Amino acid sequence: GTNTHWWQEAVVYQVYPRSFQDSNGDGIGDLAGIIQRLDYLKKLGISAIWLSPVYRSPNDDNGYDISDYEQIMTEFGTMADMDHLIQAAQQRDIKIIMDLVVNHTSDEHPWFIASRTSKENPYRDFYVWREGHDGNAPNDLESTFLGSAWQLDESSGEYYLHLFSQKQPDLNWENPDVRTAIYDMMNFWIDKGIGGFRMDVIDLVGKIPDEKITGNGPKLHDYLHEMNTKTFGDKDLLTVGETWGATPEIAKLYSDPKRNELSMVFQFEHVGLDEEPGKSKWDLRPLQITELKKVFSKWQTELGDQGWNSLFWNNHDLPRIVSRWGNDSTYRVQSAKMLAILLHMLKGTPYIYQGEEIGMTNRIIQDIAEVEDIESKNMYADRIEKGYPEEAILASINAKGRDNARTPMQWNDTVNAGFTTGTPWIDVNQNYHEINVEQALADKESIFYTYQKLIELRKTHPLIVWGSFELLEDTATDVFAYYRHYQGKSWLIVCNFSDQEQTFSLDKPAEKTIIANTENEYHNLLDRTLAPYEAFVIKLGGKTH
Ligand code: TEU
Ligand code: CA
Repeated sequence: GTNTHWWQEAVVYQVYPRSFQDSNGDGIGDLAGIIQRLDYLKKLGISAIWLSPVYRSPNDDNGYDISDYEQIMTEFGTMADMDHLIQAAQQRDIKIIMDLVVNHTSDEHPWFIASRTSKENPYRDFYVWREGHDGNAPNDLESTFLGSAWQLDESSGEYYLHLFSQKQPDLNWENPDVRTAIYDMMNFWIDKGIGGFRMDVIDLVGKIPDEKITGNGPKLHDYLHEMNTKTFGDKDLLTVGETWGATPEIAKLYSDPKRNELSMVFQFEHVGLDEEPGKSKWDLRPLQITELKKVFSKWQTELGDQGWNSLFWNNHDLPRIVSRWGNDSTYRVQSAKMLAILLHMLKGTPYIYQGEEIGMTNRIIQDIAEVEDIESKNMYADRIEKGYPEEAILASINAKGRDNARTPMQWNDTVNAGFTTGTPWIDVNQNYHEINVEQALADKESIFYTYQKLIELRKTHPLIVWGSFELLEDTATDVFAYYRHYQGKSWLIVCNFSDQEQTFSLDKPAEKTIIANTENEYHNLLDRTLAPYEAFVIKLGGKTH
């Protein structure tokens, strides 16, 4: 088409810098370490890196608490390293997508330090300050990390809002000076030649705390339109908003090209499918494949030309997908490949989280002392106080805790998986002897090569990028099968989403196998028995659509 964008054909790789590669033995991943690994990412074939925050930060929430947006976190390196990374990536045709965390700053940001000095300070109104109510917080808004979202500041006797930790005070987007300061900062980064922004909890910036409105506030889209106009609007950048509560209707407000806001959003509807409705992420129930089919089909079909999907199983907040919805023992390799094939054949921009491409798994802890993540720590304290059995709490953390995704990248089977020569800031998953990049590269049948091939296929087959989606309704419950149709051709994707054999039958001629996680022939699709987690993609013969 005429109005296409590079990011519609791209696959993005998320790097969590703290856990990717340490270059100087201090146990903390850094920018120089990422540069060392660019050739690996080039080999995988990705077009862009989403870098989790690398800005100056006291690390209350691992960089999602920023104290200076125009300086690099001391442990990660210098601005010269950052410029070098952008340039070294560019030489390999890889763009750098910066994490934009502007719902809140650190309480150690100079704006907040000034803001809390007095009610009259010019920066006071950069944040959300309110008087208490009869000696209590202004209202009962809660922080995502538990407890009140209001923190009393003794010196002025007023409360400030923090939708995340107490060290993450919320910016006041109603103040035009705040918005201008943010747009200036974004332009500083755009001028460095970055490829775009991933926007942290961007759905919260239109909040009206007095009415207890947090997500999707009335001015949200005015702000984003303004941001677009004042910053990236005339450049072809990838902008992806993190929007936990988005429905397709809401997603179109962000990503309808006519509205000039963002390229796409991360929607999380599938992420919640194994959680008890109305409860928290820690309260689990089994995933129903039927529901997953429904949710994916809805998103694949409803955006039309008024939006663009992002596709992901994993990020730095979520457990490892092979442990969560695949099988991290007997069928680890098969299920990881099935999950990859299922996701990467969909329409949208796929995101791979570091280590997903080698099938890294959750790491199991025995004791709360092993936990680094503030969210898990706060939940533990809260539930201990409420009388939950410790065993149950640890089970929740093992299933859903954010540290599962944050253990160091497993590069080889030398000490600490080749991540660091020092003591890693968080323990390496002990399965690194079997699961590591070196092993994956040496094995032609590894998960890595399935990802590499899927990325290559997307570059060479417009059908994957632009084709329409059609679910096969008439299959076994645990078989997720769909078509992609484009210019008179059709592909069929069939995935056994279970650790049991399943049957599948289709009376249509197969022309050729595109990719599979077995050695099977797929000429005849009638009355087949699918092995656990079997997955294949075929081009259908004849004119099919
Ligand atoms: O996450 C948004 C968010 O709401 C998460 O805290 C989420 O609820 C939780 O992690 C689910 O497990 C973003 C970042 O991705 C996250 O790392 C930050 O902690 C958070 O914003 C605050 O900046
Ligand atoms: Ca380091």
